[in-house]
Amino acid sequence: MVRLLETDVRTRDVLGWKGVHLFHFHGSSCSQKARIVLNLKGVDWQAHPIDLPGGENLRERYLGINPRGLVPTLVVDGEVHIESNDIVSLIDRRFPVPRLIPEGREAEMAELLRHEDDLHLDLRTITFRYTQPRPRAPKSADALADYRARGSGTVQGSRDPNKAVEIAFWERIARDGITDEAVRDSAARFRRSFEDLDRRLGAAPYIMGGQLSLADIAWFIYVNRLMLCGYPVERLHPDLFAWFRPLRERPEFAGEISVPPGIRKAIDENHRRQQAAGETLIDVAGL
Ligand SMILES: N[C@@H](CCC(=O)N[C@@H](CS)C(=O)NCC(=O)O)C(=O)O
Repeated sequence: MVRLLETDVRTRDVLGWKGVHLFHFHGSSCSQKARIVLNLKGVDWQAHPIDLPGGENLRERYLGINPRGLVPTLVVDGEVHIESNDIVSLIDRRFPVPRLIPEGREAEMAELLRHEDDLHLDLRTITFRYTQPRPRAPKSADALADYRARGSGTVQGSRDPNKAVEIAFWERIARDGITDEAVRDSAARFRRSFEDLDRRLGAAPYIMGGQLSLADIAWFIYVNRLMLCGYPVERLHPDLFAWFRPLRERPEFAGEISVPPGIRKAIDENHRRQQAAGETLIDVAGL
């Protein structure tokens, strides 16, 4: 569990906040996951939107709350929690109805969520090429310098290596773009995971069996994003698609994954250009 120490948090006012507060961005997959869990449990929470495309997450105030500069961050009665899978697990314990971690299967859940988190940079790789077009260097050198310099740089009192991994990601794509090879590698990792989920969902209605759990919510978000990017889920993984379709209609899910019309238009235009050039996700990854 990643609950920050008071020394990790430089934006001190949040330490005095009461109630449940979520720092998030509408289109962020990890934020969508947290919001769906809050919705399913009917938690009364206060939203603090963070403008990721505008770089708000790399500025002083937010880095003082989350030293990794990532969304979401949850503040509950002055405790600051980062990492979406830890956040949703914490919400499940604090608000146990409906229960989303099946009793006695905590270790199995942790493993499913860890695997999902391991694919996060793969999700970003595919997203940045196959949703709306972005600048070649989505974070300027100045923004990255601020990112490096600001915030405590510590998580639970120790120097945090994650920020360097993030900076290396942004520097690499500024230098090389999102290459075909990177797309192929990331798509192959998703394909293997989706094949495994497809097998599970051929045998049971939900990923961990008979009941909806955090694993469904976490993987739902990834399937949704990959479909937005043009991954042929229905053709390659029919049981995964049959599980996804009714979840997508549920109001607790639907509102959180909505795509604003301007972004939808930009994604559609990008896909049309990629189709004309033979460079869709299906073409490049050989799906
Ligand atoms: N492992 C982290 C990943 C969080 C993450 O990478 N969030 C993305 C949005 S989904 C973000 O904040 N990106 C920063 C950016 O795009 O500048 C978690 O699960 O919370």
